[in-house]
Amino acid sequence: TDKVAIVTGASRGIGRAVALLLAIQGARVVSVARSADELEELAHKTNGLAVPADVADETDVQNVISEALRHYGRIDILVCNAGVGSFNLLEHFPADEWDRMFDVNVKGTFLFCKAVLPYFKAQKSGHIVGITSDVARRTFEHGTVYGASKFAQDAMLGSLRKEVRAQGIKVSTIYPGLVDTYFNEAKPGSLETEKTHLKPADIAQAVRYVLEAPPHVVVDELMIHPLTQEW
Ligand code: NJP
Repeated sequence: TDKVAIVTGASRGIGRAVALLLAIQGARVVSVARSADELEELAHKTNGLAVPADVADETDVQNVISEALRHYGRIDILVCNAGVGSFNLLEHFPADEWDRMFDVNVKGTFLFCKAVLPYFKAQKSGHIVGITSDVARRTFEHGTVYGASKFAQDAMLGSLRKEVRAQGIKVSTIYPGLVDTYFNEAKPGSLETEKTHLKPADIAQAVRYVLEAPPHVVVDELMIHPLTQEW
């Protein structure tokens, strides 16, 4: 395809793998994150565009949309992947961690969806892919705040799917289990996580799968776990 795809959280982890795979598939990729150097390198690799932005900042988000349209003239795909998480007992959570997780995971998804919708509606097509989490469907100790943000992001995408389907716009939600990334200050590539975690490329393949559905098909939801993950 020669579709134009915006991928948020593309500087590392899952988003980077998604950007690389979509570029190999022929998409023109607009990579978004705050780390400008990593994005520049990725833009070079993907022969695409890098637009540094904080997904929780509406002015930054509008700038991404403007740059994408200025360079490529259209937007076909939005992958809302940027996300952060930290884990603790509720009583120990600093309130600003609540703000950070809801700003990036929920408001970031909200702002990007809101910003692309006028263009998707005008062209009567477009595909939003949200990367949420398997914890949007289960609860666990130490996950009060992260889980609440992922339930919220998931509910928003589910409602949006119903709002836009009549306009030919698709919303697909992917729920990964453990993935070997930099998430929560992790260091990917250890012998241990090799056995217990999915690779970012596994999620990129899931994104490719939902995007390749024929025009009359929308994959609403796709849950994907390492075979070893018990919950
Ligand atoms: O994490 P990581 P993942 N504005 O830390 C970006 C979900 N998930 O790939 O801004 C813009 O390697 C950050 O870029 P930078 C998870 O909830 C994961 O695992 O330069 N971008 C980086 O590119 C999240 O939604 C697991 O710091 C911002 C990226 O986000 C998604 O997968 C399990 C930003 C994070 O890369 C990708 O996370 C699961 C901001 N304000 C769900 N803040 C898992 N790894 O096990 C951060 O169920 N980013």
